[in-house]
Amino acid sequence: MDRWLVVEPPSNGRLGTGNVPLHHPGAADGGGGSGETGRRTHTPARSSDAVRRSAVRPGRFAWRSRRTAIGGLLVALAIVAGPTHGRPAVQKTAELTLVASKTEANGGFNFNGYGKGALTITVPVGWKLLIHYRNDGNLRHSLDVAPFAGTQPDKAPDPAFPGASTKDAVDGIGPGQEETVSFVAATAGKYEFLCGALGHAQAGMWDYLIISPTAQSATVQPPTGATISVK
Ligand SMILES: [Cu+2]
Repeated sequence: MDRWLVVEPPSNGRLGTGNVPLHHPGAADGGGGSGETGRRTHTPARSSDAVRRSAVRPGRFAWRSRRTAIGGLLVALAIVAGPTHGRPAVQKTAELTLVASKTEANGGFNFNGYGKGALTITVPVGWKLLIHYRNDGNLRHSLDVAPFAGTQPDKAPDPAFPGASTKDAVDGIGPGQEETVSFVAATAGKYEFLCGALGHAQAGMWDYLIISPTAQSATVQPPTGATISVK
């Protein structure tokens, strides 16, 4: 029986439309007596009407329903994210490099050459910050994120978020060393990033970090102060 089924489909295919309804069940099921051999021989014969019907129109419907599903998912996410109104639906990562004592500005007590709040980094609330911290100076320096209080502490306070400081926020890292600091900017507000080494913040080694409930992306002022890569 199998041999006969293998032989028959090509001749039916050449004959054209006569047996098309008979082929469809086998082709659609992928099962039945004719099996794989039947499907292979049917495929070219289906290239006109059947393919248009099965591929184009259902494809459009499928895409529409997918878009509807994605839209529904976004609405659901927005509802879930309700308490943080204004937060973008997708949290991203802002990656940048901060160099302690990059220049001689402010006696070397600077990040990327900026001290005393001359540099402001703004990120949307909920974003992750990935900071490559490097010490180009001759002293040990650290990095620490704290709520901005208007006056500077004599040394590093506890970081505002888990992970928002170098491992030792007071002792810091030595000349030429690097450390990656990564944390989630979980709560909107006005913060600063400072060097937690004794007396350094009071000497002006601090700048602003704004965690914004409305910002759509990460920015830096002045624009030359840092290069932020968003991922
Ligand atoms: Cu320092």
